[in-house]
Amino acid sequence: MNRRRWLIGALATAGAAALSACDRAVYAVTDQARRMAEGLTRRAQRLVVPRDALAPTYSKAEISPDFRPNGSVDPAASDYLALKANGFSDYRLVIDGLVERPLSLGLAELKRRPAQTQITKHDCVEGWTSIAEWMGVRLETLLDEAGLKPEARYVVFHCFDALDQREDGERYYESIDLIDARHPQTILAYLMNGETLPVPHGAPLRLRVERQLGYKHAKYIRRIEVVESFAHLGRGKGGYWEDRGYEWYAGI
Ligand SMILES: Nc1nc2c(c(=O)[nH]1)N[C@H]1C(S)=C(S)[C@@H](COP(=O)(O)O)O[C@H]1N2
Ligand SMILES: [Mo]
Repeated sequence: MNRRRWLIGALATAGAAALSACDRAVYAVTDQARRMAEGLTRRAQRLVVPRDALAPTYSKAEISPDFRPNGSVDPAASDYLALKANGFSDYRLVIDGLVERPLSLGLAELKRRPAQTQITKHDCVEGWTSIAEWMGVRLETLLDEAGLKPEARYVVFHCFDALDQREDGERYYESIDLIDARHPQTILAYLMNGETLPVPHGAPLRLRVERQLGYKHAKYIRRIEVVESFAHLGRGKGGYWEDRGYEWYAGI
């Protein structure tokens, strides 16, 4: 099912790029078909697997010796480089938007919150998987601390990295709904396999949202913004890759 959904998405995206202006009508139909298929799979999946079901967990022996880093692996943005140079001791995670009490937390403060450890499988849309142990703080803990306003519907992750490595490049971002945000395995991880989260894997803080595909797991998190709608962000589709044709709901 995943592969089929990916293929539909990829075909629609490739189609959009290849088609000339006079083929727009054809693209519109392809795009509409993709959207319909996406809606159907999402609804079908909701019927089959409850959204709060847990992702499988693994033993230490099953941890992948070579967990592949993917996408950005060494952000070049100057604000990121400045923090990295100090071992992220000046890093602050900002949580704002539709919250009662905006938060700004350093890593030491994050580590004082109850920690959770889980060994899970990462599933990239490109067709590879890797298993690792992640430790961090539950996103729900921080959202409850900040206090969500009644209009809150989505949690947006603003990241440090631009995939083109340009200072003014479009930075990675992602969004999830409150069901995934409050899922018991959704954490902001600062340790990987018992060690400080390495830069290629998203230092100092990355999302683990275990019931979704890899691109939803925002690395290099700079700011968490709670919103009612993500239509005003980027190109309006809720994420860097979503803006380029990937589907917003990437449940596995
Ligand atoms: N900020 C940011 N987060 C990101 C990406 C990225 O390029 N930038 N790539 C995504 C993709 S496609 C995958 S598969 C995973 C890769 O995580 P890893 O580098 O730990 O394997 O990160 C996701 N989160
Ligand atoms: Mo990915």
